[in-house]
Amino acid sequence: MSTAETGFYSEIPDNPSKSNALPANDSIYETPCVQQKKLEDTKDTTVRGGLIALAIFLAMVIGLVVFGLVIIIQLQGEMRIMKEQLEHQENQSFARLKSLEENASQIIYSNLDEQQIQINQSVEDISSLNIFYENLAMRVIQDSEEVNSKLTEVQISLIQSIDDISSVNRSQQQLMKLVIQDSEAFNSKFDEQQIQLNQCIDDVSSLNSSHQQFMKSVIQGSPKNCKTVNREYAKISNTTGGVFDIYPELGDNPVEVYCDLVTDGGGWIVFQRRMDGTEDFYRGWNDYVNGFGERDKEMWLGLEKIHQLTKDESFELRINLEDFNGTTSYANYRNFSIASASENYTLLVGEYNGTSGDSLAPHNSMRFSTKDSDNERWLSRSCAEELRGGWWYNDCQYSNLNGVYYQDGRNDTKSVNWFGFRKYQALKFTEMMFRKNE
Ligand SMILES: [Ca+2]
Repeated sequence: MSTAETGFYSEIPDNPSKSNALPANDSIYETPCVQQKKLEDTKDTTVRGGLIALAIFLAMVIGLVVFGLVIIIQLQGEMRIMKEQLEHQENQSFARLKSLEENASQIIYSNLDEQQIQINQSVEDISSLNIFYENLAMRVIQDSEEVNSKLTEVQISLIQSIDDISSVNRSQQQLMKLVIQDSEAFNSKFDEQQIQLNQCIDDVSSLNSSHQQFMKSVIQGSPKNCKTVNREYAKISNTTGGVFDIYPELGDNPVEVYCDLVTDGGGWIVFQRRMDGTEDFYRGWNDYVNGFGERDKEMWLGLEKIHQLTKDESFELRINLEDFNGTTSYANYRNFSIASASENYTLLVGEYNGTSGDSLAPHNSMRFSTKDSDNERWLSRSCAEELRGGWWYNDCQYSNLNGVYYQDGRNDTKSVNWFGFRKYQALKFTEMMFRKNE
């Protein structure tokens, strides 16, 4: 920086040879007498101003220094106070730390003592445990010898058992071989026995059924016919008789029949009845062979049953008749029977007696005919078809008790009629029955 740029030396002539301010001032004071008075005055004024400025500057510097000293003193005071406070606090903190240290030491020492006691206790426990385990180990060693010896024994017996099992296995295998060999024969025998057993069961069942029938027949007095039935055992009972099981031959299946127990001393097996027209009698051969209707109502017992019941002994036949006026009559024949199927159930009757007239004699020795089985003597026509019935037709009829049932007594050859009683007039009631000859 050059002096020209400073405030205090701006009007002093620049002397390049002298860079110092003090030599410049020296050159000013060396020339006061020869220079113009005006210039001197100016110089004096300038010097005075400079001095004043310098004085002000110095005063300011001194003031600043004093101010600074005051501040420094104040700061020193404050710092001393702070130092004292800090020292005081430090002392207090130190005291507290010491107290804490003492407390901590006490606590630590007390804890350490407790832990020491516990450790001592643990050490004692461990010692006692050690002793226990040593004892235990000794015992284990002693026991293990016993166990070993027992194990050896068990092993020996186990080996023995394995040998036994092997032996049993071999025996079992041999047995299995034998069983397999025998099983086929056994199965075949078993099947045979099963068949025999089933047969036995069937036999027993059949025997049981027979036994039940026999017992029933024994209980009921095994009636062979309607002469020996007991009214107590009637399945259905009414004023003239009832429906019974009879046993024509002991051990045979029973035959269900209606027995007339009243007419002329009773004992009659009824095999035909007309009474109200509820049953259809215009039927084929098989129906007449096997029978139809209910035993105590309109019915036909069946040619085969009549044949079976009359084939061995001597029977009498009775025919009861009633017209729509309520007049009754009867016909009675000795030596009644029906031939076998091979003879088309030919009718055989003997001597007649009665009140209705003999209208069966023309039919004696005639074969039975139905609409589908023409066994009569009318070669060009069928009597059964013409007269709407089934009967022992000749070249047709003197009686037609299986003809058409009319609800009045009209005159009609197709009707239920008996020529000796009402010629061809329709009858209201008819019954045909037989019993053993006296
Ligand atoms: Ca014919």
